[in-house]
Amino acid sequence: MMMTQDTATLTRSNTTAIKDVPQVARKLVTEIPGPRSRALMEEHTQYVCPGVGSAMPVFAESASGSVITDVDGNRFLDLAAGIAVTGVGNAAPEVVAAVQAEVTKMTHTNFATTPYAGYVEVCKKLSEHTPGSFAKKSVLLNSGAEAVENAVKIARRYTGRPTVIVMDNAFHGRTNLTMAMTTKSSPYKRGFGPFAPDVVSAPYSYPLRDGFGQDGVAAAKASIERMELLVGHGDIAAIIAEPVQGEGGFIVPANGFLKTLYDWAHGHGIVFISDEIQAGFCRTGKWFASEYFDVEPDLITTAKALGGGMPISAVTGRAEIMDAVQPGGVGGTYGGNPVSCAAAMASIGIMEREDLPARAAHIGEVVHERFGTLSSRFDCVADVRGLGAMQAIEFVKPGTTEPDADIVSRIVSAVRAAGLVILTCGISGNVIRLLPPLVISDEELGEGLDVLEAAIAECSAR
Ligand code: PLZ
Repeated sequence: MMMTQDTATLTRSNTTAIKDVPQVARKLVTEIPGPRSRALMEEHTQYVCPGVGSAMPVFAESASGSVITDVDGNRFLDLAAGIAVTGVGNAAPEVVAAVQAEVTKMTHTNFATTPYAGYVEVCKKLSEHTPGSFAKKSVLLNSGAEAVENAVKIARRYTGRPTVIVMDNAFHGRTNLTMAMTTKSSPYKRGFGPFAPDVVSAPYSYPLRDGFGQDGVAAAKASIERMELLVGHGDIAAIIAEPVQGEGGFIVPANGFLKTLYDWAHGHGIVFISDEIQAGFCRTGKWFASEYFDVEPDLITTAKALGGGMPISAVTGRAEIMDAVQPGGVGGTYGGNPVSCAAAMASIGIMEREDLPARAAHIGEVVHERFGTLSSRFDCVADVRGLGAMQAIEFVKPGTTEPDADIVSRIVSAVRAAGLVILTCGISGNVIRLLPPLVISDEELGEGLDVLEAAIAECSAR
């Protein structure tokens, strides 16, 4: 929306300056970065591969709930949860206690050598909480990318077909197969090829930009047409989709899109995989985001929030599909490590007891109430979207639909300097995303939103 001079002035004068937002959860006691962080950054530069970026110039020393304290004693308010990992809060006491108890009992055996109960318990919980009342089985792994790789292996084994369909703007990981399955070239793929074959990309529903708006069925038909043209259904092993795209820009597909793809896949013996590594485990206001779209995935990949901060991932699927794998066909040295399983059980226990899906839905309402009017107030805001505690703001050059990554980097620098841990996303880097721990208090969330709103007002006023 174009603003008149008067409304622009009104908007600005109504908004507190960033520096005037009271520091309650946050507490900055040195310049940012402080002297200890600066000294560590020199060593980082000398010893750490520069390919591993660090968005924040400060080094964490400890964390609790939604607050991260750096080595100089500055407190930061966490609106990223380590990329959707610490949903139950950082160093959640039950997770810490479970890890401590398990690690004194055993550190590792390898489940395929000497099994232990924790692994089976986590698989049972995965069966209970993932969508669909049919019989399910799981395999546990270490990272999201490893879960995606295994889901593709299982789908190929079950169908005997080669091709995997991915969605435009998808992110599935950084290993060779998952790089092939990821859209964005730089930084993820450039110079790292050749990539795994038999991966084909089809359009996703992107209501703001795809021309179909909220007509998800029409968007799905166009996508299916593409799959038939480029591959033909008889060669497709699986379609994999993030039910809310994460790195791609927190894109929520229009209603009917996923369901149409899912029904078409089932009509042709194609396995439907939901990658819920970022959107799963309560983040969107339901246990799994597929539940919003009337889809019961054949396979579902999870990681991140499952372990409450410890590395663990899973593929969970219909028993008849999982049963297609020959003994020894999936696994690995560390997958489902007993300490990570203990952390996962504690983390799932907190989600159940605290009803974190409801909490995530509440966070979504608070953010929407605060930010729902941003696109009418600021020309640079094209969209405020998301489900539950997975919310984002997409920025464009005023008066156009051209993505504006510059304003995003200015806003993000300003709020990070003011003590927020926050992330961007979007294929063009023009989206700010909010992924707070689900246990964040209303006061903490309010403080974070005040800082962000002030930064948007200050940066768009130029
Ligand atoms: N699938 C949907 O979101 C990880 C990536 C951060 P790993 N997203 C954060 C980065 O810069 O690498 C992700 C995801 C979805 C798969 C993955 C991969 O999960 O645990 O990072 O391998």
